[in-house]
Amino acid sequence: MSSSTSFHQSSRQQKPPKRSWASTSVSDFQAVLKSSKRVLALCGAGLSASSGLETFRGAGGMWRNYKASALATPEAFENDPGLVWLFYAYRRHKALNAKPNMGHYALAELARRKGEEGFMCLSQNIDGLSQRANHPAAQLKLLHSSLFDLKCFSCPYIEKDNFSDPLHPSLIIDEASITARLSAASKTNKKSLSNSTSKSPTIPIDELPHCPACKTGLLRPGVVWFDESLPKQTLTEIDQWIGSGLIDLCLVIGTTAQVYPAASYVQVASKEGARIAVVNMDSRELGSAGSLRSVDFLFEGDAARVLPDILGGVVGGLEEFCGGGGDGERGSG
Ligand code: BJW
Ligand code: ZN
Repeated sequence: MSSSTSFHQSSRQQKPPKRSWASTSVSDFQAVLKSSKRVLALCGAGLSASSGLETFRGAGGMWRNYKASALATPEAFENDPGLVWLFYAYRRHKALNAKPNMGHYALAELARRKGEEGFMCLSQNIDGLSQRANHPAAQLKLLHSSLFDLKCFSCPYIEKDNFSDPLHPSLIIDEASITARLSAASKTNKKSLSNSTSKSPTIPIDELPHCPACKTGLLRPGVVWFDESLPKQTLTEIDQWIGSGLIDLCLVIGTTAQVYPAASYVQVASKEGARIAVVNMDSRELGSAGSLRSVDFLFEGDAARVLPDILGGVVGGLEEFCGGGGDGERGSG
């Protein structure tokens, strides 16, 4: 894999800090949160970073030589389904062995305190951690679906909530053997993920999981890849919530807010007059939340630490929510 396919750290390092007019006052934010009747949140991979899951554009380790955005497409799957499956099998394994953090718990509690009309969380995350923090399901819309949904690449078959790990004998997550397979495949292929069919697939097609309905199609991760439409029912439910009243406050948490249509909800809220509150480790690339005004808020830091702090005034102490409940048997990592 050539260096041109590596991740974006270098461009990030070169970016100068951006001046923001936004407030950093926790007490002012808490007053706004308390008085807000309707709050919308857009969450991204940074929310789960403290749980040990790599962000989409920050993946490292054995995936450091692959652009995640080049693997998250139907063309990449057509070209080398084994490579794409390894990427997702690895992430399923990591997610199943991760635990929700205080950020997930704080948002789940905010949802309970504000109620269905008062709070809606749009998550781009596919890792299942908000669900495992007992976030009320009606107030959590999964824009990009879930790592644990499976679909057939050829027929309409869909399976929800498949938590098997490994999903299939060919997808056992053993870092050494994956690294060896990735390196062998990249040497023989001179890969162009989106163009021609791979000459030497990372895993032979007949060894990959096949659809139990049509028998011939390959199963694929049920997530939403680039150029695919988001789940229609989810979009309708979001539109209904947005249409049912003005939004007072929009939280933008751990996301570069550059993937659409997810990022557009920040613009919708802002146009309606909502204040924007960003929680992010890095305030230089905030996509659709990039033009913060003096009425907005910016909290730079780890979402797992910042969210309990800034939501504390409304959700109270969180000890009871992260101590015993909700993590089930999948949170052992
Ligand atoms: C921390 C932290 C800590 C780190 N604490 N913070 C309009 C304009 C321009 C383009 C388009 C447009 N409309 C559509 C498009 C095209 C495209 C698009 O948006 N492209 C952009 C790249 C420009 N959109 C689509 O293709 C969408 N489909 C579509 O529109 O279809 C139309 C259609 C209609 C009808 C028929 C057919 C088609 C689909 C988009 C699906 C995106 N899916 C992915 C992959 C999912 C599976 C997977 O995860 O592998 O979703 S892409 C990827 O990006 C993933 C993420 O959910 C998403 C967002 O990433 P996120 O969460 O922001 O992560 P990062 O890594 O970018 O950022 C992490 C952040 O956390 C950083 O800011 C860090 O600083 C921060 N951070 N540690 C707090 N501890
Ligand atoms: Zn099928």
